Amino acid sequence: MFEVIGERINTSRKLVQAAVAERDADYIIIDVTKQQEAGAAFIDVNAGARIGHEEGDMKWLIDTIQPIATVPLTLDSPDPAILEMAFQMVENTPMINSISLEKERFDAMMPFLSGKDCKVIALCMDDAGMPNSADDIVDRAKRLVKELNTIGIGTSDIYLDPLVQPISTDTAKGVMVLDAVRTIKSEFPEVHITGGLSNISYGLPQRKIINRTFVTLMMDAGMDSAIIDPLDNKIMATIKTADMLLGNDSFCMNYLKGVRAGQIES
Ligand code: THG
Repeated sequence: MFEVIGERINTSRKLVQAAVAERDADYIIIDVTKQQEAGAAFIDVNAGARIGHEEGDMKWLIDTIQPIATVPLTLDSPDPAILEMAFQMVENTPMINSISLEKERFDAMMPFLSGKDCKVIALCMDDAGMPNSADDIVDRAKRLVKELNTIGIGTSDIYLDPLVQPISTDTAKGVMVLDAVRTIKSEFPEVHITGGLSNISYGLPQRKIINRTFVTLMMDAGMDSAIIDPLDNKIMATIKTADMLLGNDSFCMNYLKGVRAGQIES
């Protein structure tokens, strides 16, 4: 079944940033509860937006969320030291977001992840920057799986993020990622494919229809997770419907549950 990583606890969102700055625990607890009720399989926690406050904000967020969390946390930071601190605070096996092949980040993350029991989001990014072709993405994916396997992270605990890029700057960017995901999944059937989707629509109007259509195509290619807003009923309805159509919803139970809950309508 498709796994939604709830993206809302991110200080780049204005209301979350204000709640974090004011240490408004109720706001955070209500938001996380809603994401869980909407079907989030993980709650992403990103405290990166208030410069100079990431460590304190991350600690406070974990202290606030952990007592009411019914699903694992996705610890989201580019800073290995923040991830290490957060990892030590959580009681349940978290997901780490993220590692990449950028040398500085990679060298700091590998000893930290070595032998750990956790899931890992691995970005198909290296020091050459964003991937420029499907082969680029596949090549980076292979290197990431190999390196992570070597330090004891099993393939089914790896969530590859192929890094979606704007279709407005190059109309081949959609097919590039779709082709890469198909190749990666044929090579590593057990690996997960995740990521943010909204980059695909950057620079175009009516972005959400683009994001929803793209997630459908990505799911056919093999994407089985995404970092999205679980309170967006339209994308959730699209995902549940596509998951059913792809044969991942036995007896159509989830689809029917979504309809009864008022989350899915024609
Ligand atoms: N891959 C991985 N991790 C990620 C991303 C990714 N983590 C962060 C990000 N991308 C996904 N998370 C969010 C969280 C919130 C928003 C978007 C992505 C969001 N953005 C509003 C907007 O763009 O309009 C901000 C508006 C506001 O201020 O509320 O809500 O790709 N591995």
